Amino acid sequence: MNITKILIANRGEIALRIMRSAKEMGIKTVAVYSDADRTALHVRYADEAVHIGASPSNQSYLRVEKIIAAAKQTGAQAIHPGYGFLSENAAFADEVKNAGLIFIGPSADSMRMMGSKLAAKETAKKYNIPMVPGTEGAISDAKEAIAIAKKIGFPILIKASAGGGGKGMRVVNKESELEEQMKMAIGEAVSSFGDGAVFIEKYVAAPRHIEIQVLGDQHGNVVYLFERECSVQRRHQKLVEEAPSSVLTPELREQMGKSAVDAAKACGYYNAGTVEFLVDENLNYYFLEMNTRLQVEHPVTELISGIDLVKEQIKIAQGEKLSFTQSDLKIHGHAIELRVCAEDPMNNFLPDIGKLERYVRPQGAGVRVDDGMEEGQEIPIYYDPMIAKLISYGKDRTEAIERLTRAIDEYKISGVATTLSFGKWVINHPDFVSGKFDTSFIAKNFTAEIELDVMDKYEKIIAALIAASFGNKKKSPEKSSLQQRSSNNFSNWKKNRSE
Ligand code: MV4
Repeated sequence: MNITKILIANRGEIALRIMRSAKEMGIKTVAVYSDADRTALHVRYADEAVHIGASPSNQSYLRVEKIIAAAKQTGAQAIHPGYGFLSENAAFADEVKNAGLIFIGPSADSMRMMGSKLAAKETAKKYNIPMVPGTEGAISDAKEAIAIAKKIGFPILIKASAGGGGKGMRVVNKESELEEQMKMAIGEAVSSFGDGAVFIEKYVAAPRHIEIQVLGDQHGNVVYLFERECSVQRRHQKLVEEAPSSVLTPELREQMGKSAVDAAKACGYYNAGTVEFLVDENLNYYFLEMNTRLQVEHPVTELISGIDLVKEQIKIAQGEKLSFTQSDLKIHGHAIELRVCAEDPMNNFLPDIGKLERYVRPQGAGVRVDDGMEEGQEIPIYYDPMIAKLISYGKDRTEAIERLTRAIDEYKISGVATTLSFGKWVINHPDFVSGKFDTSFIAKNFTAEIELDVMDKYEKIIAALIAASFGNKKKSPEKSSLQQRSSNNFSNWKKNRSE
């Protein structure tokens, strides 16, 4: 079946990203939009657009029946969910199918199997994929938990099976704390996820977060498109991602790639997917979970593999076989992505609301900008504060860092604080440059005051002048005067850096 019209059940940069590939394939696009997005770029880029409700996501982008009705009304045969919103909702995938439409994603069954961490581990176990030592299933008895913890050794980690993004995780350092921590973890899992199932794993200290991109078709073919290094995170929010990782040897890459393919095969996976692993300091790797969607950071994989992942998703959804095999795939060069968010790194990364007074994208060799905003636009408060993904590509890691640094300097955003200069600090930090970093990078190296030190002399003078002329616009009474001063200086400096 050849898809000729796709509805994109998403907004912002990812809606545009999907529409671009559809357009190149000669496929018509339908946007859906909320009140806040009436004039958004993704609405104007699409061939047609359907209003689906008020600004809050639960009245628009999360409304299954409105989205399916919009597809029916416009004659779209398929729905691409993007990431976030309904993208990992198995019930949505079922509804789409029941409405006679194609869900551009995996089967609802695969989503269910990988949607719970315990079910995912159970599924992956059959293929001998390395796992962190721990309990086989859910555990609720404290005595049993203590016995297991003693066997695997403290510290241990209690995880909620239904958890995500680090929610519901508790580190337990000694036996005397286990019972209480477990009770709290179960209570938290019930209240946050409506599912009290928790399990225990050995705690891997300061791991790297490395994920493998896979692609599977509906005929049982699965390949891996190498790894993404995603260890630069803050409170489980990724900030910088790159491909390839500096620590993987060709042998380890192949092993992890094969494990990722096995995980996909274990759940009968088709579509693009990501298998997450922890990698410890001795380069042991452990399966964590599988994400059954296109990921935010997919562009770095596209740049080093030459594969358009969205086009592949569409071709897979319409039943085509993969047109390449594992041996056709090679890594070319190096790519790094910085998430440009309307957040103030100097103010605890709080979302900074406002208008993009000036918005000028960087250009030139090896620079890709995936965004969905334009100058003069108000950043909606209802959704994720990501303004853009700035991605650089170079012949090697050094060139990718140089190009990303140059592109950050070219990017002119005023009106809101962004993570741009924070990103420049990250990618030029000695630990990042050397490749010797893990998931503790931000917690270990970043305090708001440190970043002030990396501003060069000239910038410091400008910052001081601006701070003096603007006064204390953003007082936050709960902060110390030192924090407050640096926070104000920095965000005002950034707001006006291009003036
Ligand atoms: C772990 C771990 C250490 N040991 N599991 C955090 C999110 C969730 N997907 C898994 N996570 C972790 N699981 C064991 N057995 C440390 C983390 C972790 C982490 C993982 C990936 C990226 C960033 C992280 C930051 C803190 C903790």
